[in-house]
Amino acid sequence: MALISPSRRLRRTPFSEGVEAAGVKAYTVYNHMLLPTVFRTPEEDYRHLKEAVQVWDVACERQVELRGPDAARLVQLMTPRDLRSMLPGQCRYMPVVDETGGMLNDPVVLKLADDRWWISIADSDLLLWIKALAIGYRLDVLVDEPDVSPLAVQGPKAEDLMASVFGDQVRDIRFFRYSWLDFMGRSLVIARSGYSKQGGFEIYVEGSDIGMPLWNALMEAGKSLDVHAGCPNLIERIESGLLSYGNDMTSENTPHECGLGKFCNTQTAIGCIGRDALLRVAKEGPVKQIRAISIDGDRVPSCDRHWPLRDGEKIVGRVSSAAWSPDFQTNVAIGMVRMTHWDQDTKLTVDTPEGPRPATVHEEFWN
Ligand code: THG
Repeated sequence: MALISPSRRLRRTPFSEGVEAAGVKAYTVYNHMLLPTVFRTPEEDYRHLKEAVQVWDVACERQVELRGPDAARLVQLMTPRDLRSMLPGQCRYMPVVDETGGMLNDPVVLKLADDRWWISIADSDLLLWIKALAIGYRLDVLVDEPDVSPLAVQGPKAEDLMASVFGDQVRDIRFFRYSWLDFMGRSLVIARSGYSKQGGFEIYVEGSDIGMPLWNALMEAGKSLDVHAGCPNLIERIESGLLSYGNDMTSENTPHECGLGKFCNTQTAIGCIGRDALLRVAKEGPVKQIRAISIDGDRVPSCDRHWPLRDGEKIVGRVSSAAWSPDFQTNVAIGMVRMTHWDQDTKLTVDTPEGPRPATVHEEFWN
């Protein structure tokens, strides 16, 4: 593919200088912002992520801030996940749906206070939807995108690196919880979370001016840990079953089709948009669902369009993400499969751009 032309519409991040100095090889665009996708090779990045520690510029995970007395009401309007039990210091993964139950985004939500929330969004213009809800429902809440840019520290040595920059308090942060910790006299939200299953943290860097100082401090402190710039890794995230909004699901899919039914409490999420639609699909159950798929043969090309999944001539689903896994020595993939063919070990054929390949359906992701 040719290069993407830079312009003001394609936003740089507070860490872009560091990313460039580290030798980024490719980017994608996410929330109108640069998101690195490769530093060395996808396989080298993958191996290093599983063995050491990486610093990821995930500033493109933009925050939508809700501030005001109706903030809690507004978040609950957006999601079938019941957030009433949520306390400050906690994060939750939450499906956001439209009036038909279609997925609009799958953010992580952070409760800062009863009247202050951050919604850490995936790649769709959710700010517009949320602003419209606030206005349409005449809510007493301010909705905007603050100058907050997540920087992820991921990998088995992430805790040691974070402790050397922020102190041993980071070791006490539990999964999907956060603490406020100081850097250069500024208090930052630090959560144990991130878009990999190798363990790690996300620093919500408030104020672009401290972006590069923090990047440099992590790189300096991590020298003995073999720290390297990294990014969400396609191979690792497929192995881990982490879904990508816009790739693996769109507004055409319900959370149940996406396997996100466990993050829905539609009965008790009273007043949420799409509740009636979701109650109906939750009762009947979905007729197609996300599955892990393995694809035989050597390395498949990158999946930049749906690949049909067939049983003989009959199309029974499609693959939306795929990559060669060095650890599993097979191609790992994510796809949507009709219920007639979604059982464990169902054998299918996938039409890749390089021709048909045998594929197998798995009911659980690999780890
Ligand atoms: N971190 C933050 N914001 C984000 C992402 C992130 N915004 C965009 C995108 N990623 C949103 N998508 C996801 C998908 C999966 C997870 C987080 C964000 C995730 N899932 C775990 C799982 O599925 O096992 C844990 C879910 C849970 O137990 O609640 O972490 O990565 N800040």
